[in-house]
Amino acid sequence: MSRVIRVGGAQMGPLQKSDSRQVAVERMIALLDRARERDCRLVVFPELALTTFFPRWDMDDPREIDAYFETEMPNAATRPLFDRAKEHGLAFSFGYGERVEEDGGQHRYNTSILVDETGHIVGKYRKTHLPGHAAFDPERSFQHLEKKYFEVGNTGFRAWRFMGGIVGMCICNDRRWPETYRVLGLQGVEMVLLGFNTPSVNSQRASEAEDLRTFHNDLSVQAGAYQNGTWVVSIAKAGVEDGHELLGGSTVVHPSGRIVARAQTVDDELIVADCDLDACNFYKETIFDFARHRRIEHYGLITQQTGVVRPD
Ligand code: CDT
Repeated sequence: MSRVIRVGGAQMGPLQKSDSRQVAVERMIALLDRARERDCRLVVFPELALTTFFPRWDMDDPREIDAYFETEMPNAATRPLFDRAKEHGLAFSFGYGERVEEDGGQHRYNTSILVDETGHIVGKYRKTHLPGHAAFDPERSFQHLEKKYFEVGNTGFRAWRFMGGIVGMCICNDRRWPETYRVLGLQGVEMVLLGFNTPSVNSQRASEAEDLRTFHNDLSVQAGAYQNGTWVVSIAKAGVEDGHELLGGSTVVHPSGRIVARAQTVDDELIVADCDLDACNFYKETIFDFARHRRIEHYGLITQQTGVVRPD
């Protein structure tokens, strides 16, 4: 039986501070409609798809901060998105700021969900690798306060049986870490869905060229795909948000590591690829047959040690 999934990568253009959830959801629905016209079965939206990339703003008023978080999903604002996807028979994933009461306390996470074609949330992932810093940094040309607004996710990297294959999620900065893909790879992942918001400028190195930042993006997702024999669907929120530019360059990456679809704009744009999950098999059964070739007796430092310890 064919295991081809036609995927729509729903890159989003910028969302301004003043844009409501309704504006974001209307644009997401328009992308869903385009995906339906192109016969997609699964649509992938970016990280923090419902709001501007708010960690660039230093906020202290809890009410101002909470305004960027969802306390239930779906909620009144996102219900129309779930309804339209169900109407079209489309599965989808997207990211949002999640605020929850759990274990007697309040927690905020940078979260992505996986929703099946009947509108049921079948998977949730809370971002592990939070980049940036926890307090205002005057040395930076702009802020990246993910460590202030989010806790490190408590879900770990999970993969789910989904649409006849094995699908996992990660979020933005996670894509730069080989550990992300390997933990998913060890669960047999065949498609990794991820969204990103990546500034086009390095706030700590103004001289860093945008094309180098794009290269690092591509390098990370292509290596993750190849080294684990998996598809990677990597989708940006792009363009200029309140004067701050975000990279485009959403891609769909084949298990060979080759990019098979790439966004051309920094606006709302659908990229489409037929992803044959069986294309993973060759890599998983040969050069990256983990069971035959991995040497875990030599990998201990990876989980025993976080930072670098140089030899004496
Ligand atoms: N959203 C996110 O994780 N962005 C980071 C920016 C890193 S610079 C502090 C990324 O890895 O693209």
